[in-house]
Parts: sequence; C-alpha cells; structure tokens
Amino acid sequence: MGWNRSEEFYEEAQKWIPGGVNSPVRSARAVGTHPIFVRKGRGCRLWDEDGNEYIDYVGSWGPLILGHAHPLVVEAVRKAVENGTSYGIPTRLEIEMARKIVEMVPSMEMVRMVNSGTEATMSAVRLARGFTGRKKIIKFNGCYHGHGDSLLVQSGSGVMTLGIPGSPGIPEEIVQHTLSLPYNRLEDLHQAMARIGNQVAAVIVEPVAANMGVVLPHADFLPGLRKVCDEHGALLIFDEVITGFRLGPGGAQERYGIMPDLTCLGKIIGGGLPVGAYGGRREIMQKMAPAGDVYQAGTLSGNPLAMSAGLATLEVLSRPGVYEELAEKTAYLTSGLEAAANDSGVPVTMNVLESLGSGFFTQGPVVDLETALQANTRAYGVFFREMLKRGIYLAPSQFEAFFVSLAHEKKDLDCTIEAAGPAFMRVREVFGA
Ligand code: HOZ
Repeated sequence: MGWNRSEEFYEEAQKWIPGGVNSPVRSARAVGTHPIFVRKGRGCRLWDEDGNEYIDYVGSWGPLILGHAHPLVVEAVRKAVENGTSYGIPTRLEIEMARKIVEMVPSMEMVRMVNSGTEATMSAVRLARGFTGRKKIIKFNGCYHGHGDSLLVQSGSGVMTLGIPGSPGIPEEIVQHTLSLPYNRLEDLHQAMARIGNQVAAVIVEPVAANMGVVLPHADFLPGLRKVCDEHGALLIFDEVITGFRLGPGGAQERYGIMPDLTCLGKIIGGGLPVGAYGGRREIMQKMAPAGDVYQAGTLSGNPLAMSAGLATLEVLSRPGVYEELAEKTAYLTSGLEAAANDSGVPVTMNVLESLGSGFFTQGPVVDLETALQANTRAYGVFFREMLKRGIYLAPSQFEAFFVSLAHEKKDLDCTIEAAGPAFMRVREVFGA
C-alpha cells in the first residue's frame, strides 16, 4: 500500500490550510503519520487518492450510521438539490425534522436547528444563562462540547490529543465562569454546588463521554446530576451530539432514563451534511428569539439538503431491529478485538456501548480523564499505522471513538479482527506486553 498522492496533497494542503486540515482531529500527527486524502466512500468503505481501500470506523466522526452514500440519503439529497440549495425562508422539511426529533428524543418538546454541534452547545449555554439569569457553567474534564469559548476548558477530542490545556484567544473573563470537574465523581460536584450552586446556570455533560475515548457513566452519575441540578435550580444539558440516535432512537437519555432540561444534537440528524440542533422543555425554548429575547440565528440553519439527508437517515433508524443489528455487529467486533489483544498479551481496555466504542492501550479501568490519560498513545499510534496498512481506517487518536455502521457486514468485521492480530503483535514487539 503506497500513499504518494496523499503525501503530495498533504504537502500542498499545508501551504494553504493551517496544518493542512480543516479540523485538527483530521491530522494524523498524534499517530505518527500524515492524513490520507479521501476520494470516495461507499457503504463502510473508503478509497483514498492513491486508490487504497479501507474499512472505515470513523464514519465522518459519527454521522454515517448508515454508511457512506446510503442510497436513500443520496436520493433524498438529489431530490432536494434539484429545487435549490438554500432559501433562508422556512420549509416544511424543518417542521418534519423538528417533529421527528421531538417524537424520538424523550425530553425534547421544541427544537431549534443550527449548523454544527458547536453551535448547538454554544446556543444551549446562552439559553441556559438567559433563562436562569446566572453566569456559571459546570462541565467535566475530558468532555468536549465543541470549540465555543465558554466550553473549551479541560476539553477532550483534538484539544486533548494535541495536549493543549485551553486555548489562547479565549479571554480569562469568559472561562472564569466555567468550572470543569472530574467525570463520574459526584462528590466533587456536590462540593462545588455547595459553594456556587446559586450562580450555576447549567451543568453540561456528555452522558456517555466519547471525546476522551469512550467513557461510560457510573450508575449513580447521571441520576446524581439530575438531582443536584434540581436542588440548586441549575439546568441540566445533555450534549448528545455523538450519542443522539447512536445509542438508540432516544439517545443516552432514553437508555439511562434521565431527562435533561436541554439536549444538544448534531452528526446523525444531518445524515453527513452540516447540522446541529438544541432543544428541550417548551418553557425554556420559548425564551429563544423571536418567541423570546435570547438571540441566536443562522443563514443556513434548517438547510433543506441537511434536513433531507437527516430525515432519510432517521427514517431508516426508525425501522424495527436496526439498533439490535448495530449492537450485535459491535459486540462481535469487540469480542474479536479483545481476543486478538489477549493473544498478543497487549493490555487493552475496551469501553463499548451499542455501536460506539474505544480500545484504550492500558490495563484500565478507564472511568475518567485521568485514567484515559494512562493509555499508551504511542502504542495506539503503532496499532493505527499497522491497521491502516491492512486497510482498516481508525480514528487517528487514542482519545476518539470508533463507530460501527449498518453498512459493516460480517465479512468486514472478520477482516478487521484478522488485521488486528498482527497489528497487536507489532505493538507487543515494540512495547512488550
Ligand atoms: N467531534 C469530533 C471529534 N471528537 C469531530 C469534530 C471535529 O472535527 O473536531
């Protein structure tokens, strides 16, 4: 397998685009190589500019739960584009999308469409502040809620991968209102709330963290958040940009039976087109302009192509049995990978839920940022490169998730498990057991 063309494109890209990529997580620096440049995707497969073929476990970082270029999504977008790409005037597609989301996500009574997950979380935070009249926000270390100023504190995803603690350019006056606490540790939250509870507008959390690798909530964590928010009059915001429609039709909130006040969505609801959404209790959402006085806007919000792709995706996800199929496929893959890791003697901790997972190169357990950071990132880098050579495309960072789609078939999963054997062995040769 050669990557001459990708190398050339990467060199060229760096002349015109900072770091050669339009989002830091796409850089493969953390895994000791350069990005591949993609030419096309179909089903669970990708082809790069050198003609190499890969089984893809990134799926555009989560949206492609049906796989690349699903025929129903392609058809829906094709039909929509023939009527124009954007109007900046309401369409009935937006009502259909809002109705569908409200039907599927238990806590959401109203929803506002935006263009990215970052926009969704930024807007939800503004709304929480506007609704409560308070300034402070509590988040959790290793959770990533996009790159809005208030939330880029002790963040996961690219910030964690690159080892950037915060970011220059964000004024101290803004982040002084954000407190970041350890994930899964309710005692710390209780202590903080005892001090500043009456100033806290919202507690925002990834109900299943997926931006420090995948970290599952302890049984008492989400109920504890709900309780403490109620006690102190703060809103609870679930960032379900990754988990929404991924862990089941109603996301993490349905799975764990905890109703947040506001929910942020993105990724899957756009079927691979740029999208985000936030919504929740009617009483809170009615604060948004023009119904209320909290302002947020967007030229392309509710874009007809994104709505069409998203609706086609949600239609498929409403069919009986799809989540069972996704879970079965993922369980099959996970047990195969675990067996391959065990055979090689390399310690790997698999944190997996439904079709979302991570394999940490550490003995584990991985329950928060501190334990995630125990992972041997250089070992992951070796594993990533060995898998890439064998035609398996994983996230180019230890601290991201893998995503299984409906398009992954048993033969693809078998191929992946087969590739993992020698890849783990190579990790063992380099690092020992
Ligand atoms: N949120 C994703 C990473 N965990 C991908 C978005 C990005 O490009 O940062």
